[in-house]
Amino acid sequence: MSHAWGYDAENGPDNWSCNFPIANGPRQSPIDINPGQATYDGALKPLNLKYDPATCLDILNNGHSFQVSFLDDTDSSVLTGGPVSGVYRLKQFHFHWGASDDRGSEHTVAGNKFPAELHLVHWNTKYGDFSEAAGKADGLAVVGVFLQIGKENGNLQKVLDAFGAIKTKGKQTAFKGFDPSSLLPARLDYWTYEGSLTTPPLLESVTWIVCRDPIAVSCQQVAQFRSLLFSADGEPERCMVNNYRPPQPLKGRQVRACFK
Ligand code: E5Z
Ligand code: ZN
Repeated sequence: MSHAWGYDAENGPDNWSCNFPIANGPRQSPIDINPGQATYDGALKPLNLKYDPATCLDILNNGHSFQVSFLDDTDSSVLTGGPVSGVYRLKQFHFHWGASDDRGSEHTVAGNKFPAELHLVHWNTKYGDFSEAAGKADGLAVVGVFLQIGKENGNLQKVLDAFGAIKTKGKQTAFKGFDPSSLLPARLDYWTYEGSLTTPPLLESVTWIVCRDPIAVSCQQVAQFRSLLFSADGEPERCMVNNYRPPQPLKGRQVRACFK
């Protein structure tokens, strides 16, 4: 891989291990979640997500996805409970999606793909900042939420309405006052396992918390994701599609469920 990583044949997931040998490590993400193989763990706590819309800062096209970033210098927007100990601060959320509605999620459930997947990325405040936490085995906690096609999602639409300003790689615009809890399913039943970032540097520092229930969005809304570009201004236009890594080997890991 002589160039930057991406999702094309030459620089995509099958080639990430050239520059990031941890791609073949023991706790890589995503995985296929087999509900029949998951272990119910009655000691798992309810997931507690407390977000302050005042911490929402901006929205960025980073050339791989788009992300909404949060001020993380206080404990105003945090994850506690669930499978983790301590306090994890929200840093950003972003999505992964396909070129069509039959694929696009990173995690799969019994081999079934969803058209898109939301990731809410948090870091453990026992470390100094996100970068430090990203290199620790218990540094990050990412909440994954599947998107399924259904009714238009008015909360997601607030995000999509900012897309005019971030069509190309590197573009960023202010995005204030958004409540990320408005994108969560009503019931926070989850599966959890020890995994990694799903993009380079693929660091094995993520406690994954994957919600059982998807949220509904319209097919037009997922189509709007595909109107973004991987490319920067002035480059040949490449639609931002298929920005997902496929499931990785479980390698003996246990997937636990908070529900029976
Ligand atoms: N798709 S995901 O939720 O697994 C995810 C979440 C966050 C990142 C990537 C994927 C992310 N990437 C930026 C680069 C990074 O934040 O992780 N940097 C970490 C600091 C670092 C090398 C330490 N880099 N060593
Ligand atoms: Zn992600």
